Amino acid sequence: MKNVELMEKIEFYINRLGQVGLKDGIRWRCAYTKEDKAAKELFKSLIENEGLLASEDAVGNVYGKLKNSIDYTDVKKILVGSHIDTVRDGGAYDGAAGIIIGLLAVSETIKKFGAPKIPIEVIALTEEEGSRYAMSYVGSRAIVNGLMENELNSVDEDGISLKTAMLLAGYDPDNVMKAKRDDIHSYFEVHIEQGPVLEKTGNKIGIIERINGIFFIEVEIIGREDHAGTTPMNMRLDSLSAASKFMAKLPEVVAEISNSATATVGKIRVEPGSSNVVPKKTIFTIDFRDMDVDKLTRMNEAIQLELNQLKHQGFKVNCNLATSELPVDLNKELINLCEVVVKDLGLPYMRMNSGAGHDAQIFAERFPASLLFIPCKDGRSHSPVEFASNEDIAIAVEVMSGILKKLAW
Ligand code: HGY
Ligand code: MN
Ligand code: MN
Repeated sequence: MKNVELMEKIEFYINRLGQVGLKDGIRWRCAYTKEDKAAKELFKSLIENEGLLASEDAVGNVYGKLKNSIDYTDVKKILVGSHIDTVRDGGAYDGAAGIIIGLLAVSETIKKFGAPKIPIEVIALTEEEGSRYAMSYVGSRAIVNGLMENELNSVDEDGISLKTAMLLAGYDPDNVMKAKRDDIHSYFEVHIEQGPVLEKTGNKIGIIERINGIFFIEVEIIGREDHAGTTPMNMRLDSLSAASKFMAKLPEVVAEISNSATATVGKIRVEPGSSNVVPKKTIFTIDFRDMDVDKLTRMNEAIQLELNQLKHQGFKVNCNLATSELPVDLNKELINLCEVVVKDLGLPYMRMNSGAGHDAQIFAERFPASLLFIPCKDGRSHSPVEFASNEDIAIAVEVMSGILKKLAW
């Protein structure tokens, strides 16, 4: 395919998908919503446009499979893709760039060299971000391990369970285990770096060796609702005041254990939420990450200890460790394979680690998994300003095509 044609396709596909889920300038595509459905229907049409067969599994992961007649029944499949959902007010490249790169790399390589010896499937995974449910990687975990009953019962901010949301979106929660697979040869993902390193160093490809561990706690601090005007300051059980003192201390709690860890309170809700009522309940999330599992464990203990001090002041404290993804080393053979291809193409590249979590770390639990980064402007992500150039995306298509060619033809 002439480069011009590829660039035009990249431009069109990124922009079309980027339009889906935009409301008053805010982009949010989360699982089992009409925005999610629209994105999946669009991506299926792009799959068909690239000459592949579009389908969905029992939890809403979208696949692009080979049309040809070769019987691949007993052959393990190569999966290449990323996720189709976004965070709230997210960008047009996180996840989206990876599914488009995967689709174009597969279709372009098949057009050039015919059917592969090892079947390849493009995949757009559902609900990687966990922006609706306090559970990330829903789609990839459904494939790798299956979804558990307690996970299906988790509820969103409106009290709608994952199970109900699936039903309302046309999926049967009783079928979720049908999404689980054993026939996977390997998983490849290209993703924007979501950090500044590649851009700053002038590298075009990041070959990921290790992915950060992520622990995610949901916290509920329960005090007592009171009248804001008549309750003396020293006679309150103000849950928001207690929460904010804890939050102010969180960086210090974490830094005592690891100087490379991150800790973020990204979501907070106050009940009853009236300006003249002392806040009874404060609910918030803590996302903390590190490359070292012992440090993650110690941070978890230190955070819970800090929160439990509030009980001595009369507060009730509930903590739920909703996610505990351990740091993961990616497959060394695939890292070396990617490195050979990138070197053959004469591209500036570097090996690096990922501070962000990715579906590749879920696949890596059971299958050889590989993750490549491309630069993104100013390293910004999880923001509408997120940007990756068509040129860098085209380079990733060429690299992924080279990797698939070496592996499967
Ligand atoms: O949070 C993350 O690291 C990823 O964007 N889900
Ligand atoms: Mn993300
Ligand atoms: Mn992502």
